[in-house]
Amino acid sequence: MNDSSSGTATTTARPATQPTGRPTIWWPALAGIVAGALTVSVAELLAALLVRSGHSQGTPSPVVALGQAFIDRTPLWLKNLAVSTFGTHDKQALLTGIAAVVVVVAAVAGIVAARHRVAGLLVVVAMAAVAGFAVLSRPKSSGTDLFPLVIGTVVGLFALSKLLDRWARSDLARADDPADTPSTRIDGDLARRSFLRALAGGGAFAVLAGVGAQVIAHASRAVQASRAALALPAPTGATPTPAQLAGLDVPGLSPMVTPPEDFYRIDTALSVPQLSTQDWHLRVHGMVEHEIRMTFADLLALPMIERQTTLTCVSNEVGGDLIGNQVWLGHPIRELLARAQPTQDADMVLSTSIDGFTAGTPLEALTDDHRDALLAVAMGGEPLPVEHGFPVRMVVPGLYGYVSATKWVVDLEVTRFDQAEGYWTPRGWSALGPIKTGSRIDVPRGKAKAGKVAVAGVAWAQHRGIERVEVRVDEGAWAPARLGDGGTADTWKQWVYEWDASPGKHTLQVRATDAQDDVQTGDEATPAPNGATGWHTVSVTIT
Ligand SMILES: Nc1nc2c(c(=O)[nH]1)N[C@H]1C(S)=C(S)[C@@H](COP(=O)(O)O)O[C@H]1N2
Ligand SMILES: [Mo]
Repeated sequence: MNDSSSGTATTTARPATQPTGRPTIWWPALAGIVAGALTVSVAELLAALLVRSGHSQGTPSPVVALGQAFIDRTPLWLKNLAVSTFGTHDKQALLTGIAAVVVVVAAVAGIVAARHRVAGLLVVVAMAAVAGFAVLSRPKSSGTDLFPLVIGTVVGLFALSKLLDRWARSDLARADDPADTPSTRIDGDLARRSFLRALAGGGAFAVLAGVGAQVIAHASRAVQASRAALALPAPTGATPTPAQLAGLDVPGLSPMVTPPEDFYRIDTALSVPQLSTQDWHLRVHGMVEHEIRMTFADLLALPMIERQTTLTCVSNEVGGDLIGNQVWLGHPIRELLARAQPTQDADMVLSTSIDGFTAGTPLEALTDDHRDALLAVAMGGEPLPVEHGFPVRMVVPGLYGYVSATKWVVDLEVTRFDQAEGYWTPRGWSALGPIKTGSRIDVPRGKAKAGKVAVAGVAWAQHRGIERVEVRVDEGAWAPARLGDGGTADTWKQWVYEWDASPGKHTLQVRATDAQDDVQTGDEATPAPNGATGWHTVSVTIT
């Protein structure tokens, strides 16, 4: 490089080449940087979309994951040095540092790839692998979190390859080539234009994708911050006792309380609504004497109770997992309605989510003194996860989610079933959705050793309560299972049956009886229009 004084590739329109015909390294470096920018921006855009869709609990953003992984491994002295040097800008300094490293590595990848294509591409792959490990090392990460990085890397490798192909054919790479003829010169000129166009196009696309990623991630970050800043009020009155939360100790049995990350998620939202506590407002209106409007601060100032309630989706198949139990903190909806005073002829509350989803709930289920329907703000002692309705959702014991459990709820209209209908009603599901008595075998599944085998699972008849659970083997006599102590009438109950298993293939079945002495039906029904029925049946091979 004999003319480095002429500046960098970004400021020089057409860097000179050495008179020997050896090409300059600046154009391949620039191609590497554009390809690197494409890799990062595409990965960041897809990561932001993945988070917004609610399909990631981890940190799919490679830049954030790298930064976080770096922070976690920073020795204290360096951390202190960073804070004393950059103050509260230490995070920006770190991100700038990551960007600088990426630019250098991308430039090197371009330069190397110009001579040895595969070696250069491997530099990109190596960098992506480091970022991939960072992504996987974040809490709650899953394989899905790698998807944005993998797609971004493929786009980057492809871009680098194409850019360098054009560059190699252009007169930028072959200037002063002694073998130049008029015809190769025209080709070289064309290839140069196409290379420069692709370089500019790739750069522009990377900027757009990067800005898009920032805009999308910004809303999620604002809501994450709002969630992190939320100080939950203490519950009033009795809270679930340790005995009510205690589970049976059987390996493989669903825990009494479902961890939030394992809690099923069902909604119509392609992109999870991002609603901060500041932006949340509730209106209670319609057939009421007094309309109510409240902010989130108003809601938090009201008495909050804590209740254990098992949610169930009407789409849950026999033996399915669209059911989960949690401890919810919220304000009783009956107290709100007592203030609003529904008129005599009202019989339904149509709740609406910020994203337009609606549920029609019988008014009496919400005004009942003995049914703790909540305007919930917390799940398991934490603010609601965003995909489970942050900042406010409804939780109503005894009713399927589609007619009661509106997430991101912002509007309660008191009305009548003959005047309004919830989202799923015109789509083939019943207007009313009381939860049907059900039961599920969790263990054993598949195989077990002969001798004492714990057959165990959960059974539910929310708000009526479970009276007993029975198990039968190979369609023999029904035998009683032992119920766990945990739970209430509004939750599932764990159960276990000690089975003396003999070798061979066996069929296990379970049925529950609710506290009104109604036995779970063995008649098989599909989920539509108002919930599946039938006995959960599993085959086990005993060896
Ligand atoms: N806003 C909104 N709330 C909703 C839904 C929805 O599609 N949108 N689905 C309902 C259904 S069908 C069920 S079963 C529950 C599921 O709640 P979860 O995702 O927290 O488990 O949410 C209910 N609340
Ligand atoms: Mo549902």
